[in-house]
Amino acid sequence: MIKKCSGCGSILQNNNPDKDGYVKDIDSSKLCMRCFKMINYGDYSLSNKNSDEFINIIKNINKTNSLVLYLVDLFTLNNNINIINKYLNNRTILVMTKRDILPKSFKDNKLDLYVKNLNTNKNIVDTIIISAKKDYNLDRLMNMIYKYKTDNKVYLVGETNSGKSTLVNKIIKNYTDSEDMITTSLMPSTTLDTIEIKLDDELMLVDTPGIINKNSIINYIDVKTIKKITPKNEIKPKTFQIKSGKSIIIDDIARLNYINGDKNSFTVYVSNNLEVEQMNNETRIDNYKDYMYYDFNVPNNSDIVITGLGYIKVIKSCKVRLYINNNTEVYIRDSII
Ligand SMILES: Nc1nc2c(ncn2[C@@H]2O[C@H](COP(=O)(O)OP(=O)(O)O)[C@@H](O)[C@H]2O)c(=O)[nH]1
Ligand SMILES: [Mg+2]
Repeated sequence: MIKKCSGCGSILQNNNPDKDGYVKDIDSSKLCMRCFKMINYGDYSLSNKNSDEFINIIKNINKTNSLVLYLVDLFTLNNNINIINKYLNNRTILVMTKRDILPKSFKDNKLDLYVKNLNTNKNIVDTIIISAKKDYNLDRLMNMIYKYKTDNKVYLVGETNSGKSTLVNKIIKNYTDSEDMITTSLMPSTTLDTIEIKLDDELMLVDTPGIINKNSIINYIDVKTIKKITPKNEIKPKTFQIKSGKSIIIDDIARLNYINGDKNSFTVYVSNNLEVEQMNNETRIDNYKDYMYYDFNVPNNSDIVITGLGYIKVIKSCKVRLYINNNTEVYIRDSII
């Protein structure tokens, strides 16, 4: 009989320690070695699965008629949001996650409208903003699921780290008597295969591995830095009123040089653990000579998005140079708020 790891969904095997699902003794284990180490020692290791395998899982969902929950992380909201439109025609609820990270002062209805405008998928029947961490809107989400489901299965899809497994665990905890938990972590690709969780006779949740966004900073930094850039609490934005000739430094990861424009307001939305400071354009510029840089003409009320790290809100149109120490995508969007 095939046995799957209850943490990541990999088929358990005792042949190859370098492959997913490895464990010494299959009969006596529920978890693979990788999940066991992640859960008990916080010891992360990357899987060698590639995006094609993940895309195949998504294509198989398309062969069903089941309801899909499409999870989008509100904080790392990015250009990739329409990626599933190519693969999925299922009826879909758009679930915006991690509301607790964004400032409380943001209005939910504005966020909702903004994300709806970004996503052009015609199969979206409803949208909801949640926080699995803070139990925000989970009862409403459950009602939506029962309202829109087409059969007994509901699939959770979305980018890796959008919060799928955390949401499944919260639903298990809040709405069932089970104590089983799926592995979650701040590393990409924690869940490796589909995991089916039966909630009752009418409803089975299916957690899936996330789609990897190659543009995200998370692919280019080490575990220590991933921990540092991942916000755990509500972000305290930092605003700088500066003239051209000044720079804003985001730790040793990114630097924004204000090249040209009137006195302007720049608000940085990144994890509170990162040092953000202001200096002159020429100060320590040599430190950045090996960084990549992008020149942008920024329109009024825009965000400069550093995919996976956060964004900088700019009020007036201007010219900037953005330095970054890896291959993360940087782009301009209409201001989210
Ligand atoms: N602040 C906050 N963090 C969350 C929330 N949901 C998930 N996370 C974190 O996001 C990271 C990825 O979560 P996970 O469930 O493994 O994402 P998955 O790859 O989509 O399954 C973990 O570090 C979680 O603790 C939430 O509602 N609020
Ligand atoms: Mg997961």
